[in-house]
Amino acid sequence: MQIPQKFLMLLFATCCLLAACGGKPNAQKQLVDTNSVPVFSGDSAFQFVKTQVAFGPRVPGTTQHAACAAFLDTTFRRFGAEVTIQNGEATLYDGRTMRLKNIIASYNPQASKRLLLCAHWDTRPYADQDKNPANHHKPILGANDAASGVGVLLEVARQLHLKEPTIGVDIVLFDLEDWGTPEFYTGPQREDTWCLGSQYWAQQSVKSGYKAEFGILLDMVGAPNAQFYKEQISTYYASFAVEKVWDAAQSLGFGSQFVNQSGGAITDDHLYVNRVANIPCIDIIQYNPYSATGFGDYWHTLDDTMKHIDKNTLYVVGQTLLQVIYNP
Ligand code: AHN
Ligand code: ZN
Repeated sequence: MQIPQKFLMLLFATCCLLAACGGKPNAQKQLVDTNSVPVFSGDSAFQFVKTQVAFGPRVPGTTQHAACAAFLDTTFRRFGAEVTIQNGEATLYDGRTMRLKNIIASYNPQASKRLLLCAHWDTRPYADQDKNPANHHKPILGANDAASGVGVLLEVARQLHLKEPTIGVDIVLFDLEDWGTPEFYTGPQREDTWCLGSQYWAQQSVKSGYKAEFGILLDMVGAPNAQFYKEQISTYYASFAVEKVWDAAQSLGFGSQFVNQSGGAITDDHLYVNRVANIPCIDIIQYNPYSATGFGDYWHTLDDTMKHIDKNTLYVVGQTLLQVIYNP
């Protein structure tokens, strides 16, 4: 009596298990197509932008900046990255010394073929383009400049965790990009006052011998109806990468956003990645050479808020990156 009853219970349990699996223990596996490019979520990227903006301005040296750094660090770790915090210091336009924190998230650290993805995560302490001069010394919220780029890269990290790429990917968030000489400053002028975090990173990369096939910088990639022209410093140092990325966008039907025309030359983090680190690096940046201001009229004003962030633009940029990552 004892043995047959136990046997029946075991048989029943086995049947339940098989029923729960739809009869096939490996049914789940068949849903994963190993050849396809993952689908980027504009909604998820939007949330990552919103979370950063909710900290308030992320000006180096402030508690909001430190809180955001902790969020970025833990989020990358949650998404399975190997995270390195690069602490350094740099001299500001007025001679003051400021601490900086570059945040590096690596995937597939052993792979020799590597792609560098970057954006700056700090925000400008001065709304010096604001039409109200009373706001010129106030910090900006930096939803588009540049929480948008960081938001796209956090969603890319989430996707890299879900599906390991064949190549290595290094996501680098530069600090202290946006503390360049303000409009109101009348003292002695220094050179290279923008992009202090990337300048530091590039110098360290030379020392460590870091190499990547090429890099892609994101800056102001979240506005509604944004268009991205082929930025000229990118074309000068890394035309092959410009063509690769714009072709990828074209193949996805994003030709109206990734415009097949030359744009302006913008001093941005990629300049130092190219010039100092010697890694070909392009900049995907919303800058219209045919408009009066070039950047959006909320640029470096108190108006750089979530109302200028559009899920579809984040999607278009993010899906283009995934197309490049998963078609090496
Ligand atoms: C210049 O305005 C020369 N460069 C823009 C770099 C920048 C500032 N990107 C975002 N904020
Ligand atoms: Zn800026």
